[in-house]
Amino acid sequence: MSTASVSAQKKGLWGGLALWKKIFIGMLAGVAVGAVMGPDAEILKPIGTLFINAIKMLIVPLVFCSLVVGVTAMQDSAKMGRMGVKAIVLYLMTTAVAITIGLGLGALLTPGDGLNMVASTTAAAASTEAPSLVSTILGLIPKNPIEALAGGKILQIIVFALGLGIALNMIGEKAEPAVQLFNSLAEAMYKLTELVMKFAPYGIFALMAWVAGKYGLDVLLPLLKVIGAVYLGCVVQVLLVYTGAVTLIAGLNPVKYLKGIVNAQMVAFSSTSSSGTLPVSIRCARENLGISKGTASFVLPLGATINMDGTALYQGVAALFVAQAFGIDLSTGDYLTIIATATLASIGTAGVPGAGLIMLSLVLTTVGLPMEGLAIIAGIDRILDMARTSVNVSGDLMVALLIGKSENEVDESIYNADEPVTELA
Ligand code: DAS
Repeated sequence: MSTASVSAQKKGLWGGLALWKKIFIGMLAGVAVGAVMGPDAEILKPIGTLFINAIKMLIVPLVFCSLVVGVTAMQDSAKMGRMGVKAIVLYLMTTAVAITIGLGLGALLTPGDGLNMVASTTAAAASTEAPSLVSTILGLIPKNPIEALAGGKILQIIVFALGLGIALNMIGEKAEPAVQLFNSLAEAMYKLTELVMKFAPYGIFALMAWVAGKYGLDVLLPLLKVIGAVYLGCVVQVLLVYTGAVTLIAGLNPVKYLKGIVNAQMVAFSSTSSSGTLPVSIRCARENLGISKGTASFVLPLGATINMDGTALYQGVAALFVAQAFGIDLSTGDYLTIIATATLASIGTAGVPGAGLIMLSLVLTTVGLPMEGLAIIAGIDRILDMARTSVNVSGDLMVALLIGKSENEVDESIYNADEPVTELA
């Protein structure tokens, strides 16, 4: 008997199953129970609310700590500082493009149309008139960071975390205790995320039962449209945006880039963890893309922490799905808020399974969309996470290649040779 099935026997079949399979089973079981119980399935909703509240509990500490860690991970040498600035600029540009693609596909395919859901908890009123640009920018600076943290004002928290990280870098050795503290806290938050996600199958079971009982099974069709929109957006981001950047900015053969990142994409797709894929990403960067060890080992860990284009694209599709499902019209200011929040929040998304779902609750809250929408998306989160993590990793490698090229840290002979890309073992 294989060791895996022995461990499954020891833990019982359920204990041996991967988390995503448990979530998927929870989702299907919830739909079945909801179809049988009908509106009476409402009795299960508190279990789902517990799961959603646990997710919301993670947002502030996870975003704050992982951002400070991401910024302080940058060395303070001039070259590293220059590379860090280039990386941040490229990350923000590709992430903003990704979320715009997500919003565009969400608006084009309208996955949530026709659901006619009614939020049981009145969503915070979406801003009726677009805030002025000046007030939006002034609103980013927290007058009181503690109040911003306590109040969950994420955009202000992100700005404060970026500022604190930069300040810590500037004070050198004196920052060491604080940097260690934030590294420990960030690791603890990644672990707490993992623990909360263990409860996901039960929370999603309850939420899907309530949703299916309240709205009937026709809630499932739009979910297939969400999956289609996210996967289409991911393909566009890689085949258009990334290969375009490699060709037009780096002036390198995009086919070699695409072939060189396949192994990292496969690991990302199956593991749904950018951090977990990092060793493979670094090997692909060095052996297939010709990027120097120094550049790869600086840019890729930074990217795995703060660059999540696939996640940002998913936020765009998911936010519009929820708005459409609940019949909420979004103003131009709401769209801009979604772009800003998802772009900045993707910086704070940890490279671990399911982190994007946690950030979605942040995006929904920021624009006043009902959290019940999270429940519907949560059931298919793993399927979406596979695609978005693959894009996250592909984007990290593309940025590493562009920076390496700009610093003359790429062995360009790879791109001129005709032999096939070395297949990693
Ligand atoms: N799974 C996350 C990652 O590892 C992305 C996400 O959840 O959105 O990049």
